[in-house]
Amino acid sequence: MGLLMLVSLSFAGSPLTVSIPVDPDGVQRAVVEADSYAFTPHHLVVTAGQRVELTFQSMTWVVPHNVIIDDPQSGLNIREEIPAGESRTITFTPTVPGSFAIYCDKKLPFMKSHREKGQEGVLEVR
Ligand SMILES: [Cu+2]
Repeated sequence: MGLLMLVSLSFAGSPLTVSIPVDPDGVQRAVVEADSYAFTPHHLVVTAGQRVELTFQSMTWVVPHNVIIDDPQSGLNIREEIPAGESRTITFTPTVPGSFAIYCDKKLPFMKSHREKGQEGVLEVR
């Protein structure tokens, strides 16, 4: 959690931070690029109680990624594969305010995971 707070503070107000607007139909939509090894933007700010629809667009030719938000206590239990060059959309409704890690846990044997290489972001629920 300490690291997450540090990440949030470091990038607060930068273009990498996006406050996702609520569309007229009540859904908060954003597109996130998944590349090796980053999510862009990587700090997403959303409002609790409103549906969120995130589309992850793979920017790679070969390397598969995934997206994980793993905080079952807050009702967030997401794991979606993002095949190379394809896009995948996840939808959920956050209910508990807080900062939650968004990351890719792909890794090759004996190598660091993508998360360890920097493919990690923050979902900030307000
Ligand atoms: Cu990855």
